[in-house]
Amino acid sequence: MGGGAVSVFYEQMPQMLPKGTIVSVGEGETLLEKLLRREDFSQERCYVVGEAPPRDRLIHEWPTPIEKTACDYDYIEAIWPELTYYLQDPDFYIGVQTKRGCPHNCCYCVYTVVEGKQVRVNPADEVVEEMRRLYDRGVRKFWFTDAQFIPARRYMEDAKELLQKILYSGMTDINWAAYIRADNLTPELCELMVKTGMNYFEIGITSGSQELVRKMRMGYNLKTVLQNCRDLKAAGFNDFVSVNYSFNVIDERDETIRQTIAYQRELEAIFGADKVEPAIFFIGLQPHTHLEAYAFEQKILDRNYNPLAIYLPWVATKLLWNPGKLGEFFGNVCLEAMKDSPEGFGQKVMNILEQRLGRAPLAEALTAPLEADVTQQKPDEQRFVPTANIS
Ligand code: B12
Ligand code: SF4
Repeated sequence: MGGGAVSVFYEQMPQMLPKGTIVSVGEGETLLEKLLRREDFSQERCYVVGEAPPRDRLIHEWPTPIEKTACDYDYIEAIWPELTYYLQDPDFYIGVQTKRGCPHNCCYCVYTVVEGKQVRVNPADEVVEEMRRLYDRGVRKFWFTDAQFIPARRYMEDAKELLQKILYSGMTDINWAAYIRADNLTPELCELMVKTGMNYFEIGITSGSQELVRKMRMGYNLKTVLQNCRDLKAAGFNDFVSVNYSFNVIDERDETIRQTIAYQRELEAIFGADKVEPAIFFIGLQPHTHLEAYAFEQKILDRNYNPLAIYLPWVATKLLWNPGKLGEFFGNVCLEAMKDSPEGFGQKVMNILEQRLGRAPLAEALTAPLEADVTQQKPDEQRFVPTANIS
């Protein structure tokens, strides 16, 4: 067994699976190959239920370096005819991976552990070939499944190379979408993105408050994100953007919510109010993250907790990082929005929040106090400190 969820919860798997099951953590290509060749796989990121417990810190082991080639969909169909069922609906975005890993440190994120912090870029020709094989099967919409499409500045050239190759491939009637941090864009990249058919992207800024973005160790500047969004618009981007916000960040309070509203309104001014969909998430505490380590240190969570025991209210309320009174306030706001506008839920949440709390000046959202991130502080130190402009 393997895959994203199995990898995140690999320590809980032995109690749930029959003896002899091989549990794969992270990428599975080399393990599967060794299994098929009947070779020794004991050095792979995996363990066998009932034989020995998983190695200590198994998930932190580095993935085996491999060069990813294009998926052979003809072969896949030969052994799994149902494949075509998944390619029928023209509205579906089919996943294509262009790289693995993310070098960032966002405190709640588990991608950096499962995929690793070392970014491995798949050869652009292989990615284009994989898209071509899907294209020939009628697929016109692609989702780049990367943790981040452009994880850092040094991968901008790779993104450019890939997009140029897509352009030269002649697949001119396609659309693609991805998670984009939007802090590593240039006007040239923006133009390439639009020309190659990007018609949707998600920015996971989590908060429109630079102070909280810094405290979550997300490592980017909200002002740069805004500027890059303006460049995208100028390059002709006229489609949808989903902006992920989580209002249960540690240290969230009225003034940071007001700042997030100011940020959202600025994005709407850039792209058009009907084009920016605020996606309201709530940060869930995931195993192997900085946030989990923080919860252990602060004795909020017991080190032996079971992350899958979400049916136990005393576990669930800790995992859904629920900031007391603020949680209650948000519960009510979300219920009202859901009742009123189930279709435009995110937008409605923003409107109610603005009605109740108001909106900060944009400049305030873009400033942040010069202090350590919140997961380095004791709970009694988590309070508002004077701001300093970080630009
Ligand atoms: C891209 C992505 C999406 C895209 C999918 C787009 C598309 N059309 O494909 C979108 C944005 C739609 C999406 C949505 C959601 N996603 Co998502 N997504 C991902 C992401 C980033 C990559 C998945 C992927 O395709 N990778 C590329 C393939 C090649 O890699 P892979 O699947 O990991 O497979 C490799 C290994 O895992 C292994 N492997 C896989 N299977 C097997 C099987 C065996 C036998 C073996 C040996 C090995 C093995 O080998 C493969 C090759 O190395 C992962 C996080 C991540 N970085 O892994 C989250 C992730 C899968 N998503 C997650 C979640 C929660 C969701 C949502 C529920 C979010 C939400 N609240 O709406 C929705 C659900 C959507 C749905 N209907 O199922 C979670 C799942 C957590 C869990 N506990 O199950 C993940 C793990 C992220 C996380 N930790 O939070 N997602
Ligand atoms: S940039 Fe995205 S994928 Fe990378 S650590 Fe942060 S949240 Fe995770």
